[in-house]
Parts: sequence; C-alpha cells; structure tokens
Amino acid sequence: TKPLSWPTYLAPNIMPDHTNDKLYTTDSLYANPLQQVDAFAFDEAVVNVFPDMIKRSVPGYATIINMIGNLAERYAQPDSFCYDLGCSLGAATLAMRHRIQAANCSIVGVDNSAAMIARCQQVIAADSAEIDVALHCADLCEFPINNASVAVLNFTLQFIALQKRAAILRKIHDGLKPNGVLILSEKLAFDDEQHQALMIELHHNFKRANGYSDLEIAQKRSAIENVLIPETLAVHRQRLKDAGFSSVDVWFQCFNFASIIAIK
Ligand code: GEK
Repeated sequence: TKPLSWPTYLAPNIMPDHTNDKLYTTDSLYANPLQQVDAFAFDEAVVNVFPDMIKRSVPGYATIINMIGNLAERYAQPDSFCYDLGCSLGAATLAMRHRIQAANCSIVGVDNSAAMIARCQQVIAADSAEIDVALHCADLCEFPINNASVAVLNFTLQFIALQKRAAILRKIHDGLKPNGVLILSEKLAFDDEQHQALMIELHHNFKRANGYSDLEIAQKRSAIENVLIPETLAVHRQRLKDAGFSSVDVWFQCFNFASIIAIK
C-alpha cells in the first residue's frame, strides 16, 4: 500500500497538503484470501484506509459531502447546533464548517468509534475555519439532540439496529427547531427483486472500476452483511413521516445509494 495525500475530497481546497500526509493508505483490507471474514468494525485499520474506502465504495460520496455544506449553509440558523451523527473523520463536519454563515452556530460531531473520533480530532485541529466543533465519542442512540437546525446522518443509520432507528429519528425531529432539517444518506434495498439485483450488479461494477477485485468485493460483502442493514426508500419515508417530519424527499440518488432531506 502506498501513502495517499490528505483526502482533499473530504472538503476540497480546505486541508493543507502537508497535514497528516502519511496517515492514510489505499484500502487493501480484503485483498488477500482470509481464513475467516470477521464482522466489519470501525477500528484503527479501517480508519487508516477510510477516505480511500468510502470514496471507492459509495457512488456520489464526494458530491453528497459537498452538497451537505450547501444544504447547511441554506438551513443553519443563528444560535443553534448542527449535528454530524456518525461523523467518522469529519467530512460532513468540515463541509458544514466552511459553508455555514449563520451567527453563533456550532457543530457537534458524534461517533462511537474511539479510533474514528481520535483521528477526527486531528482533522478538525488541522482545519482553520472558525466555527466551533465539539466531538464526542458516544453512541448516538443515547446522545441528546437539542436546539438543532441541521442534523446529518450520512451513511450512519444503516449501522444501527433496526428496532432502534425509529426512536433516533423521533429524537432528532424533537431536537430540531422549526424549519430544521435532517439529511439522511443511506444504502438502499429494493422490493423488486430484478431491480435489487441490477443495483447490486451496477454497484459492484462501480467498485470494480475503482480497482477492487472480485475477491475484495466478495469478502467485504460478507464482512458487512449483518452489520449494514439497508432498507427500502418506502420504509425510510414512512418512518420519517411517523417521526413528525412534514416534508420528506430524495435529493440525491445513484444506484442503491440515496440521500433524503427531511424538513421539520
Ligand atoms: C462521512 N458520516 O464520512 N453511534 C455513533 N456512531 C456510530 C454508531 C452509533 N451507534 N454506529 C455506527 N457509528 C461519515 C461516514 S460511516 C459510513 C459514516 C460507512 C459510526 C461508525 O463508527 C462510523 O464511523 C460511521 O457511523 C459510519 O460522511 O463507513 O459506510
């Protein structure tokens, strides 16, 4: 594996080139045959390849990150919090931090992976934007949401147990100010079997075109199988409506990856 330069796609043109240059490597976690494929976990090994992994695995990731900045600029309200729930290395946090204009607005990042939060602290420390960022290593299921104008769940809800998802969305809804928004990005499942198979095939083609081998794709798939549980758009829509959101719609989709904007 060769060192990658700072993942500027996290927030283009923001990060100085010299920062953390040697920290990230290309993702080859599943390149060799494994005796046994363990369940996927957000540990130190994943942190080191994370920028490369997510960019090569999630179609539209860089666009979504950029547009989260755009949406935050539009919806952040003065004297409120913007939450990045499941913040990983802080890509959405940085995008928001560089776009929000509202006065006295600060960002709260939450992730329950100690390795992710430790690295995210470095990312934020190396960034010079002025908006305050508070990072917490915590389970977002337990984390209080108050006085929020923007909440981001960017490919995070999919890792939470199915039975806990409704309560999280209700808590976010209740913690949002009037006209506050939730940006929810998820990997999707489809009821139509033919369409489901097509989306998976096209996603795997995307990964192959980004340099992943069939072995890597297969081993990653079995590692993530019981960890990332995708649901249909209809299920997401209904649960967001049930949580109290008045407007729920998709603003981005590529294959089986979509992002929803839900307005209180
Ligand atoms: C990005 N949003 O780059 N509480 C807190 N964090 C959690 C929990 C939980 N219960 N469960 C999982 N996580 C990021 C990408 S990655 C998506 C998000 C992916 C965290 C987990 O530790 C990981 O950092 C993140 O959710 C999911 O825009 O890897 O596909």
